[in-house]
Amino acid sequence: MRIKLINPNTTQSMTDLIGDAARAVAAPGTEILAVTSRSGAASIEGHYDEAMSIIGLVDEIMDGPAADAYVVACFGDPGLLAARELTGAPVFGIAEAAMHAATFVATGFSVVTTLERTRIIAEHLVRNYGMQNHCRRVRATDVPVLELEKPESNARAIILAECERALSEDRSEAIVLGCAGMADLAKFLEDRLQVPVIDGVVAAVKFAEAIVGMGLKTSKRGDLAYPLPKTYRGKLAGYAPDTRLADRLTARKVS
Ligand code: 5HY
Repeated sequence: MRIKLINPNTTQSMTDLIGDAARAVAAPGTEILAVTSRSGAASIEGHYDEAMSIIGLVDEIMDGPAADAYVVACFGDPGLLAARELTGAPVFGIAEAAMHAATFVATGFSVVTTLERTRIIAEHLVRNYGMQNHCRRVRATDVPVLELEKPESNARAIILAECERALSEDRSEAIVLGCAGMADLAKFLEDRLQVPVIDGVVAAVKFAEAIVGMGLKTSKRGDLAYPLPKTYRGKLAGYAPDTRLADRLTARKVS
């Protein structure tokens, strides 16, 4: 099977890190296609960045090589439901996948994310996904997304310290990493914390293999049916769903 990992920000080095983490756990026969959005923000750290990232995500679902499953590799799960409307192939958000994975191995978990201002986005997702009974707290480290990969940012030590505080103060038994850019930190943190540390990229890839393996497809009944044909104006006129959109999207096959 082919899993298309879409990094909705436009930073190639982050896509490389995400792709490496996915390939490290992919089953034999799983092809990982990691792509960087062609439009949008260098990093997604707020509601506006998220909104502006969705066109790039839509482009990667509708154009280019088709896949058996798609992963939205940004912890805000931006445009996840819109992406599910555009394809029958299952689409996974790394936040949703990580939270579900955490509930299989711990009664309570804490999310450790980047900026204080994005903490609210993760809290909204906890509620949207019905994770209030499991997520004890969402914590911010105030490490900007693009600083994560810079050794001089001391990101590792800062994130480790916040995880330790989560375990001692939140009564949590597992940690969910709140950014795709933290994918390479999971093993380092798990060795030091001695609790499950869940990276959403890995969780989404393994759930994709499982769901595709079960032969399941996104339901096209109700809210995730293909978009209804209508007129779009202005900058987005070219994204207007026409009467043939559903046929075109249904016809997209993995080749
Ligand atoms: C992410 N931003 O996973 C989110 C993390 C965040 O560009 N990739 C980003 O801070 O919300």
